[in-house]
Amino acid sequence: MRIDVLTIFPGIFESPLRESLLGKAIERGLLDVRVHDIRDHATDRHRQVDDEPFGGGPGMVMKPAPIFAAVEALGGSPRLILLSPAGRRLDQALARELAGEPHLALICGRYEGVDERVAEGLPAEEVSVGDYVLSGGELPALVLLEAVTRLVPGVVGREESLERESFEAGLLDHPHYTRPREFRGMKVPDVLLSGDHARIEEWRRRAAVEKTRRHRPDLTGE
Ligand code: 9WO
Repeated sequence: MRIDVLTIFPGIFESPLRESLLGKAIERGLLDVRVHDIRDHATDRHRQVDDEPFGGGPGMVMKPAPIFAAVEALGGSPRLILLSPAGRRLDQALARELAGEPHLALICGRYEGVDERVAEGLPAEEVSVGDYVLSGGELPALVLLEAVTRLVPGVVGREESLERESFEAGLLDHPHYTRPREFRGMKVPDVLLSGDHARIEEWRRRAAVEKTRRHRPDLTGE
């Protein structure tokens, strides 16, 4: 899978793409992630990527031309995504859908906003990672990258992907415990020490349902 990232802050992506699961998947050739500086596609001598808003008001707006030029320089026909709080909310279903695409391009805005013609004219579909405003689309792009790429076959080991199936089924994960058996007076449930795998599975299923009802009733349709 290929993912191009368009940003004026390519440095933000360096360590997250180098470390951990993402870094390994790139190293192993499962993912081809390329980060591009939108500023390289500015044509004026100050390499300006922002300008004053028509209609007035505070702050600056990202110009459409450098973003269009950066997209057009990519080649291929990527699914274009603009990270924006106005977009469709990223959830596990959308992550799964995007993981099935051969080529994505993620556009990260900065300043007060991005010229509307980027969404309208490229066109780029807007995707949100939650109802809050940030200073740019870079961290949302990394969230999307991680949610999507761990669903690409081979990126996550079989063990871990199976473990997360409860979320795919619309449930939260069951509680987890490790050593010691007792920590500051809090005990690990006996069933987990029993070695009875059928009972353990049943306990985990119930605990996941119970935890979901308590913390996220919206996920159970209640
Ligand atoms: C900000 C905004 C606010 C209300 C309605 C629509 C909006 N679009 C944007 C926008 O595209 N902003 C750009 C990127 C420029 C300012 C900083 N940016 C940004 C993206 N802030 N927050 C996000 C974001 C993206 C995805 N999910 C959550 C927040």
